[in-house]
Amino acid sequence: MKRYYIKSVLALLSLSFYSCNEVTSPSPVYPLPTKAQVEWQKMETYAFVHFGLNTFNDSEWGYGDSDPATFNPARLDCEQWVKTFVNTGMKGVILTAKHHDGFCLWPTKLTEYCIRNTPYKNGKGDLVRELSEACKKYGIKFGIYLSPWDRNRADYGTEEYIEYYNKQLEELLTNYGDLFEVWFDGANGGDGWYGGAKEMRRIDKRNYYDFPNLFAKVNKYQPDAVIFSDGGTGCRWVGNEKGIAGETNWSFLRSVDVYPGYPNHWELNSGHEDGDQWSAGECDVSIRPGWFYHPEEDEKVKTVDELTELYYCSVGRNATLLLNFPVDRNGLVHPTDSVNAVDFYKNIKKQLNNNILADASVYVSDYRGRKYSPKNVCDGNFDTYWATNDSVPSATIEFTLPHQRKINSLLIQEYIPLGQRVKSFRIEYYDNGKWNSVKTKEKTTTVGYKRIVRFEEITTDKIRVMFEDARGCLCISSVEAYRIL
Ligand code: FUL
Repeated sequence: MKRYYIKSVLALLSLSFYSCNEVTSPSPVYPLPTKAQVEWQKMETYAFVHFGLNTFNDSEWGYGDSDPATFNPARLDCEQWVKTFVNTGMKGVILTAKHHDGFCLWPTKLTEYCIRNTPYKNGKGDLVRELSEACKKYGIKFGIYLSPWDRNRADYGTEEYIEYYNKQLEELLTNYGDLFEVWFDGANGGDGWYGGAKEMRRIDKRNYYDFPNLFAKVNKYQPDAVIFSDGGTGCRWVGNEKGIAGETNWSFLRSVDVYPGYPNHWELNSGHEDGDQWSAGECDVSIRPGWFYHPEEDEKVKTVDELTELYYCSVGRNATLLLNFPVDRNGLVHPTDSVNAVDFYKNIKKQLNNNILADASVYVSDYRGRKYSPKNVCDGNFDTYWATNDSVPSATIEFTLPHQRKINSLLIQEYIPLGQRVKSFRIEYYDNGKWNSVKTKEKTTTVGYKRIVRFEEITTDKIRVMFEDARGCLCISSVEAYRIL
C-alpha cells in the first residue's frame, strides 16, 4: 500500500513537472521583430513600380528638368497592374510617388512639378490615389517610395527643402489610407537641374535629412508601416540590386552604425550577427535591366528560370523579394513582363507543392513538452513550433518516410516572433546503412523566417537536420522537403 502511495505521489510529481515543462514557452532571444515586421515578412513577395517622367524620356535618373507635358500615358490602368500582381502572387505594391527627378505622381499642393500639369486626365489624375484604390479593390497592400534626393528643387541642400520634404511625406502618409512600407532611398546628392542652377550639390547623407524625425513621422501616421532604408529601421536594403541575399542572413543591424546611405553596403547582405535592431533584408530587383521602361529592353525581360532563381536567393534566404515592374509608355505592365511573372509564380507553386515530409514520422533528440512537439513542424501552421529545452541550442530532428523518395531541397522556418536563433545546421540522409551529408553548394548557417536549401538529388526514406548551434533554444516552425524539377 505504502509503496503504491509513494509511486502515485512520484507519478503525480512527475506529471506536474511534465505539465510545467509543457506550458513554459521559450524566452525570447533579442532583438525581436514587431508584429508588423512579422506580417511584412510573411508577405514574401511584393511588386515595385517605377513610373514617371523618366518613362517618357528614356531615362533612369531624370535631371529634374523634363517637361511634364511629356507625361501622357494613353491607356494607363492601375487595375491592370494590380491584377497582374495578384496573378503573380504578390501581396503588395510600392510606387515611386517621387523619384530623384522630383516629379510627383500625385497632385501635391507643394510643387507645380507634378501630375496636375500633365495631359494625363487633363491634369485631374492622381496615381497614388488610383493605385491605392486598385490595391484595396483587389486585396493587396500599398506602399510608397519618396526619394529624398530631388534634382528639380532650387532649394535642395538647404533647410527649406527639408521642410518641403517633410510636408510631402505628410501628404502621402495622411491622404491615401494604410501603407505597409515607406521606402527611403540611399542614392542622394549629386548633379541636377536644381531650379536652373545646373550644378553639383553634395549633402551630408547622415544628417541632412534628419531621418530620425522623418521616421517618427511615419510611425506617428502609419504605425504599421515598415520603414525601408539602408539602415532600416523596419527592413533593410540587402546591399545589391540583383535580388540576392546572403546565404548567411541575420535579420539584425547595429543601430549605432547604420543609416540611409550607409557606405558599407556589403555588410547589409548578411546583416550584423551582433546587431541590436531587427531589420530583415529586402531584395529589390527589376524584371528588366533598368528600373524605368526603355523600349530597347523589351527583349531583356528576366525569364521564368531567372525569376525562379531569384526567389530561392531572396525568400529562400530569409529575405523578401521586391520585384520591380517598369510600367510602359501606354501606362500598362508590358505583356512580356506580365507573362513571365505569372509563369514564374506558377512555377514556384508547382515546385513547392506536395511536402514530402507531410506524413513522415518525426523523432527529435530533445523537446520541451507536448505543446512544442516535433509534429508541429509538419502541420503547415507557422504559429505552432517544435522547441527544445532552455539549455539545448543543438538538437536533431529526424524524419522517417513510409517509403523511399527522391528529394533535392529542404525548407526550414524558425518561429521568428521569439527571435532569430539558428547559427549552423547540417542535412543528412540515410543510405546504405549509414548517414551521409547531402551535397549542397550553399552554406547551411542561418535559417530565420524561411530558408530553402537545394542539394543534389538523394533517394531515401530517412532524412535529418542536425542543428549544431543557435543563440538560444531552438524554435522551429516548419521543415518541409521537395523534389524541385
Ligand atoms: C536606387 C535608385 O537610384 C534607382 O533609380 C532605383 O529607384 C532603385 C530602386 O534605388 O537607389
